[in-house]
Amino acid sequence: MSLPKDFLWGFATAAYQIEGSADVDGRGPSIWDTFCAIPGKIADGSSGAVACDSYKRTKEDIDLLKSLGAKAYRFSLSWSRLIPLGGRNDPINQKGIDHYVKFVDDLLEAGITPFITLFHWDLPDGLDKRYGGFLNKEEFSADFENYARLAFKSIPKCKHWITFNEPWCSSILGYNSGYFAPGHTSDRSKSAVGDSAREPWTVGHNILIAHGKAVKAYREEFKPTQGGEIGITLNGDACLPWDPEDPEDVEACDRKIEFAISWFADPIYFGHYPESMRKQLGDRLPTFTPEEVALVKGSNDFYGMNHYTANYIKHKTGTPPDDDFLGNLETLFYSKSGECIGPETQSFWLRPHAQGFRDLLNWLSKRYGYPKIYVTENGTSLKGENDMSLEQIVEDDFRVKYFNDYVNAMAKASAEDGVNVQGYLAWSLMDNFEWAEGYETRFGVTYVDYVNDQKRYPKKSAKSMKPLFDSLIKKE
Ligand code: NCW
Repeated sequence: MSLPKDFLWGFATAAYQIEGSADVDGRGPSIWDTFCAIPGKIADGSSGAVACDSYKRTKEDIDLLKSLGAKAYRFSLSWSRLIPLGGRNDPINQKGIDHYVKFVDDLLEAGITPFITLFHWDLPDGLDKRYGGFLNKEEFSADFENYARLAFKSIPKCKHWITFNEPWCSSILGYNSGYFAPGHTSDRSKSAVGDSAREPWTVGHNILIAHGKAVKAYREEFKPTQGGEIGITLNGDACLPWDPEDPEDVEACDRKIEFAISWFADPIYFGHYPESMRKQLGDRLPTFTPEEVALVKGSNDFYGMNHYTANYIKHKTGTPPDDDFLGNLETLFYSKSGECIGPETQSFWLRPHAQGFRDLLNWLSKRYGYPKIYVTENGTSLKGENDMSLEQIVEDDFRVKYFNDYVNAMAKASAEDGVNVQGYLAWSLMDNFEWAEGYETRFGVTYVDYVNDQKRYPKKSAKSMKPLFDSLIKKE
């Protein structure tokens, strides 16, 4: 038994990926509604307009969680259901609030601990149109703070709050590669807008300020009476040197993690950006005013870790191009000796390598002083799953093995390395709208029949979770 007695485990989802009901009960549009409407942006031309119909199937989803034995459920609020136009002077939508209040009541009634993500990528479109969304520090951070305060006030029974999910994705995929909404890129041939040399770093900075303001409001106005905790969720891949004998490759591994994780975590734990980023990006990386340092430094009650994959890292020489966001290096799936880091999945960016999870848990813990960690996402897609029969899909041994390997690696990090991990939310409770990949990529432990009746069919991996955690969590 190697996980702490009160360890929380369960599953995670996000509003735009599962809810559907895009026009129901007064919800306003988000940047993802707008982005999906642009031809060519989503692999199968789809959107989250219907998704898994979870807005109308809350009972079904909670019954599913119960049947799988989940102790916790991480989901996100749709900002534009609470405030359809998004801003602090815009009208509030009581129906949206009532929906989430009841959902949390029902979860608690079922004995399931809610983890709420305030922002999982679906920015109210009105804010993007009105002032450029994330790009406007003062407006965006004030509007986010207002929205967060409304959520804290309305849902006092929730004790675990996550401000932002994977700000790296909002910044780089939304403002550098254009792979995600709102689709800014420097490549004008792709009908782009924006300045990829500066915008991603501005967006990252502004998200940190918005996070800091929401945490301050929570700690001053709600935590004293509600007694909960709050943090941010960051994504990051594990890194192995392409040539372990080459000190420059070894060093590049740290740089890769710094450009992904420490970009946000260093300001939160230390009050400044990593030196490697400052050196490469110069004045394109914003600086923190003393007031901003005070706001951001120390603003995590826990570290939310999303983790999926690993890469071999090969350093590059020479001056990186302006739009380089990796840290002047190359990521590869094969080592110098030709060894593959892990099997192929349906996601071009995902190659399972469980040892990397343990290594990264250690890397984070050492750098940030062994903070409390919740693994807020971990999971995998499976090559060709969408083309299989239902009978084959529910026998997802590949995913069972992934979870078994990763959860055991985490348990070892907890028991043997002193990593303070207290929770684990598998991605995802069910197949859902996988952003730019549409519905072709399935991450669920539960199959969803989008075509016929939205029926949910738990896969083998769904049923493997309870026995796995029962065997690892200490009884006393
Ligand atoms: S797409 C993505 N994911 C998946 C998504 O379903 C979830 O909402 C996210 O939190 C699973 O976990 C996250 N992450 C983006 C990965 C894209 C990597 C592209 C790299 C290009 C250089």
